[in-house]
Amino acid sequence: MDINCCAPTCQKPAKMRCPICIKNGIMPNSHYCSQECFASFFSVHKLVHNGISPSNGVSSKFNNFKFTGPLRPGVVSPMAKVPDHIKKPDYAVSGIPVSERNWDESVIPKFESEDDLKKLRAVALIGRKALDLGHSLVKPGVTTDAINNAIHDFIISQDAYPSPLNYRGFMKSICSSVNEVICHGIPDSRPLEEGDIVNIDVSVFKDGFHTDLNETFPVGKIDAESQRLISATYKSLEEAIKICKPGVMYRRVGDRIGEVITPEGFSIVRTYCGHGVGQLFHGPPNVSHYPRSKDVGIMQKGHVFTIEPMINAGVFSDLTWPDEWTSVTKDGKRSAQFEHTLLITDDGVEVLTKRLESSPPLSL
Ligand code: EYL
Ligand code: CO
Ligand code: CO
Repeated sequence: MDINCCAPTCQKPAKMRCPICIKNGIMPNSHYCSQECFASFFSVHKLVHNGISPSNGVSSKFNNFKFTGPLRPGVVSPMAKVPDHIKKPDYAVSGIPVSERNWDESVIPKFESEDDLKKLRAVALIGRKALDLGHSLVKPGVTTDAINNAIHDFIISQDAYPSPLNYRGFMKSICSSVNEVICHGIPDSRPLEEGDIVNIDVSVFKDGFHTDLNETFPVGKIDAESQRLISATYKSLEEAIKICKPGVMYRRVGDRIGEVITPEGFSIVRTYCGHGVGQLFHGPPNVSHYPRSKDVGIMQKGHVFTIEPMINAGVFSDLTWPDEWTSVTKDGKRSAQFEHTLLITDDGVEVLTKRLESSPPLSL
């Protein structure tokens, strides 16, 4: 069985393969009939060497990748620019969160001054409005790239910075996680389809403080199991928030989530956790969402952290796509998530990212 030249207008028998593809172990079909044919199509073909497949614009890292479920990646558009006048976190240029790396993991920051609380509430309100904007755009045919761009522009209009942008090299302003994606999905050209579920995760940095929240939305009419998954996930976050107050151990959060989720027959993701948020995008405490965790620490007035349970319809285990970000379920079944930024008060908890009168209603 002869292999033919892969140049688009040539079908002659192949006699060579692109040496760069061979070296990098990519594009197994990059055969050419001749050095001349290879040279004449090299300007297009070389895109694959930068990680882009010329046929569909998707990263060539996905060649030969065995997907766990039906979802496939789309094309990721170029990284957005942020105007000079907007104050940026330390990683915005380098991609490296230096202040996070240098933070003592055993120290949970406390925010108690009225000035700090005012800034925390202000950035949380921007985050909430940005998520509600994203929510309002969710419908069949809309791409996650379009939702990303609308939220990016809104955050910039508030003189704030979209925290995910260039965080550890992440190239978009939100995370968008469809169907079997657990978290850290990259917005792309794939149009949302009727029956999908999509999580939109918004994080914002302004005046020295980050906030972090997310919700999972149905796209049009969804099946009953997906609806039950979303409702149980929402309920697990609401119930976990209810136990938060000074003196409560952080490990109780996962115990409470387990009490809601286990009877439903769903599973709880263990790889990703809630986290402290404030001057840092991610810091202590670590807040596991599963029961009997080894989390240390006790809630105290002034602690600011997220709870963000990721709940799977099937197995709890996760796997990361070759894009090195997109976390999916190992069995390809669906996953839902909700997240709030919380402040421990004198006698309870303030949900900094709480829904507004103007928030589009959730269908639970
Ligand atoms: C960084 C760590 C693998 C988180 C969130 C941690 C990513 C992949 C290991 C968003 C983006 C948490 O808290 C988050 N969303 O609510 N990156 C994140 N990382 C990371
Ligand atoms: Co988040
Ligand atoms: Co978070």
